[in-house]
Amino acid sequence: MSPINAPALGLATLSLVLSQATIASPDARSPANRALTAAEDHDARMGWWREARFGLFIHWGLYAIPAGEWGEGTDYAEWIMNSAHIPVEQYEPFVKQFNPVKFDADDWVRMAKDAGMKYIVITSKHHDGFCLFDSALTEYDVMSTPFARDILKELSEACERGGIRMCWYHSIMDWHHPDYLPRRGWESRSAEGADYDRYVEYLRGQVTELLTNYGDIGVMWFDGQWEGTWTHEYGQPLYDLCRQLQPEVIVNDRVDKGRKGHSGVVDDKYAGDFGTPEQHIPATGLPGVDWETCMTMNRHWGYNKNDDAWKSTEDLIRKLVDIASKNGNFLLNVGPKADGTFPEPCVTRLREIGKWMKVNGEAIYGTSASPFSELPFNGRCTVKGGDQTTTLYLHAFDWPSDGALDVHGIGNDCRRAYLLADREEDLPVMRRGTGVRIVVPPDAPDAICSVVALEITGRPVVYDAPQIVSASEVFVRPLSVELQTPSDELEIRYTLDGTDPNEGSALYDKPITLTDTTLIKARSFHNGRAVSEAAEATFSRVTPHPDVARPEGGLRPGLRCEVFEGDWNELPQFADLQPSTVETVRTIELPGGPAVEYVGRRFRGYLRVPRDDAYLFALTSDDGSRLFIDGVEVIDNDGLHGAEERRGVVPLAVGFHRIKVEYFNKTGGAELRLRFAPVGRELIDIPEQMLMQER
Ligand code: FHN
Repeated sequence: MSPINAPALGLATLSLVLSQATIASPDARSPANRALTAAEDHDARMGWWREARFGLFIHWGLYAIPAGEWGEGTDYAEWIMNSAHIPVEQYEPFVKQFNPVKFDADDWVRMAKDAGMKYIVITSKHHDGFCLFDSALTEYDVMSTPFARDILKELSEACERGGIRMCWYHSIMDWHHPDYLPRRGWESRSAEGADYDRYVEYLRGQVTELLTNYGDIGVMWFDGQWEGTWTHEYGQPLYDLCRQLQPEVIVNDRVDKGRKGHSGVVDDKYAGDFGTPEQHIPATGLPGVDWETCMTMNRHWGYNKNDDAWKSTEDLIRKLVDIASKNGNFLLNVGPKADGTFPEPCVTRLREIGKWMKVNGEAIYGTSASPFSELPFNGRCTVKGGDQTTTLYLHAFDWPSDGALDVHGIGNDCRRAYLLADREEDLPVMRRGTGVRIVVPPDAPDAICSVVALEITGRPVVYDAPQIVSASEVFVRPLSVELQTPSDELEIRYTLDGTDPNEGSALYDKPITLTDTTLIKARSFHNGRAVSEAAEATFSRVTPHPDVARPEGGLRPGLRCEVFEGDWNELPQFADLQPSTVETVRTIELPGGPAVEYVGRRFRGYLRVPRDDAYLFALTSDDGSRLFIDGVEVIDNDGLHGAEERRGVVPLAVGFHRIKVEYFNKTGGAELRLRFAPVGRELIDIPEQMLMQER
């Protein structure tokens, strides 16, 4: 098929809007005659991992024996020792019960491989301190169990046979080792004589065993780094040790202290080769860094016999596609049972994912992020290729009913298009507006995700529609709106009357000030020709919420803060609980000192607002939180997560407004911060003098 010609733009122009799709060569090595730079070394080590894109996480250990149950509790898993307050001496007897007679390493590797997974990360030691491998440094390991076989040795050999990379999860935090600090708040075990440096030597010794006795290891996946005792002064040397033992090994960001909660961004002042967002997919990936989302198939990492909240195969496949379209890896977890088998729902899902990967794996392996900021269909795009030619993999979650799959703003010549499910059959491709239209068959090749490959000349040249940027979509006072495009060689033309911009529309040259509700439409132009679709956004002028009547008794400085104790995975109904203490606070934040676990706080009072305006609030918390103004929820930042920020806007009249902040922390790090500002102004912590409570 002859290439479908790009719009009549000179070749020189095609280079002007290069996409963000950086297609990292899987083998970026420098000429043999010089040392690799740090970036080249990183690229070289990450090559197989970027190619792999999909791995199996395995959380297995003594906790599979209680399988989530202890006393009245049924919602535990790998944290059961800590969450159920099981003292070491009551937990250790599980060692004599651990006998996974049905464990078959080749079977596990086959299931992972058949699912299309390229690496396995297994818990060599989780927080409970029990080792699934034969360690010379402790008796608290699998060799002390009735099973008495080195599970990691068997698994690493099976991986070698199966062509899957073997990788180790290893917890820095250790609730068993007498030298690990801090002790759990609930336990009576004395910390007398505990020597943390001696524990670090033990930790380093076991890492040495893991990187010496089991062949080539792909990844060291550290965890449990968040407690104050672990510092950068320990983290960097541990990273260095891994690299000395196996120079090609990859180490995640949890070896050190640079991780930002579950959003997992690697801060380059700290050690770590990739970021590790957990249980969620960052909205735009983590641009500029390698990253991997790890996720459970149900709600627990370790086996819980009562947890039937399984994600569907459709959901898991679409998550894999979404992650790959953002340049990430997907580490999908299984918590095996105490007998050594995978729960049946996991087996089924792995098999079904594998069926999809068999047809469409090339649209995942070794691909890079989509060059499009958005797509005109419900789906994703992944990219593979280089200077001469690129394949855009268009993943359609919903199949077009009109037989047409459109791609907007593509500046390249298109060579051919075809279904991965039927590669021999070329699909008709035609230029249409600023992009191309691919004529597809009426029936979707796959009910979950059908992939159309579009081969183009050179690297992707994508003309994104302009970004319409403002501090808020609602406003009380005049609002400034900016129009942005990735290349200053493109012009932006816009309208304020809802019509589509054309070559005669207003040329954007400075921020637009709105004084009334307006629909803005904007389009990219080059040499007088429209090269993108039109972006649009509506900005609404709103009436501020009136101030509320003050209580008869009047107001006084500060907020009422109730403190609750409990073990939650999400915000409880505080109104149904009795607070353990009630105090007056002057700001909405946590008290100083070490993070307090298993705690909830409810702040209530009045916010004095200086003038009519739309106010932007930013609420950061670890774990969950919510903000209410005048009884209306403005921000929902609930859930178990690291320090994450959510924002919301509310129009308020001058005067007093009721404010309520709810917060909880389960375990690990803790954070709470509320900032605010009139939209368009710099966010600040709410000044004390603006917070009042009933006398
Ligand atoms: O506390 C662990 C948890 O048990 C699990 O291992 C996850 C998996 O990444 N990591 C920690 C929580 O972030």
